[in-house]
Amino acid sequence: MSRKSPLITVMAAAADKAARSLLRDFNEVENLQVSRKGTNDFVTAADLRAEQVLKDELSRARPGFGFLTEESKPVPAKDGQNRWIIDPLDGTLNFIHSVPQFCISIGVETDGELTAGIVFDPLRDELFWAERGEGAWVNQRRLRCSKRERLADCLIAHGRARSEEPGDQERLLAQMGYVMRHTRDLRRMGSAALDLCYVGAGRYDGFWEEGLKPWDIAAGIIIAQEAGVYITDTSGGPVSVKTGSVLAGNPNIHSQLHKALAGR
Ligand code: 2AM
Ligand code: CA
Repeated sequence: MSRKSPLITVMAAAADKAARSLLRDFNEVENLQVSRKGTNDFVTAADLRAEQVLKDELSRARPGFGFLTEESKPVPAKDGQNRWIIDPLDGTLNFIHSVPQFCISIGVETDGELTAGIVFDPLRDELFWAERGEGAWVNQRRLRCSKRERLADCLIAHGRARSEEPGDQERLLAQMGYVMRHTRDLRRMGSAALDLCYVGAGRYDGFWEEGLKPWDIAAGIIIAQEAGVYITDTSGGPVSVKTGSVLAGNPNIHSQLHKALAGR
């Protein structure tokens, strides 16, 4: 059933309101692009504005929930159970450069387990949403991951969350080189939250990235999992928002991708 629960409805409404603020600011960034002044400070302010809207809306709707957000200090749960894990702007570098690929990500953790998530792409008006055991959706359409079986047929996404040690860089380049040679192609679009949703939607067949933060991936993980995607960390162990390491793939290719990356 594609009927949204009260919880998902609350999350979608908050994201919608924050998105209006982000879209106004995105238009402004497009104008600033032609000026020589940096846009970083402006985008930081946009990020903070969106986060404040989300916190106001969500705390009004669910006063007992705690918060873990990108831009401010964690707030413990008054109900001792639930917290929001929020990225008000995932794809910040794209936003700064006025590349139209970014989103708002809101996950819910209950007793330490991911239980719900939404990822909203305001430019395409795509709302990805999922609750544990209830399936994943984009707007009113059910999400299902792809069924491709051969790595050679797959489109694989990748991101690099932060600059790494020189040795890590070499490994990363070797992994990217392998994927570029042995799959249909590699994509690096710059929003881990959307990348995970796209694997859920069958647009990508797999995705890997390390060095991420809980708010980059909390919502994307549950959405992808509910769409049938198999997710581990990059060493093949259980995925967790804490390690920030993600290897996602349709169940046919996940282990092939893991083997390919682990060998580099
Ligand atoms: P951001 O846009 O909110 O910064 C791109 O590879 C992905 O990595 C994005 O989801 C991006 O989130 C995230 N990212 C970029 N820099 C990061 C950092 N220093 N730590 C964790 N995640 C980061
Ligand atoms: Ca992020």
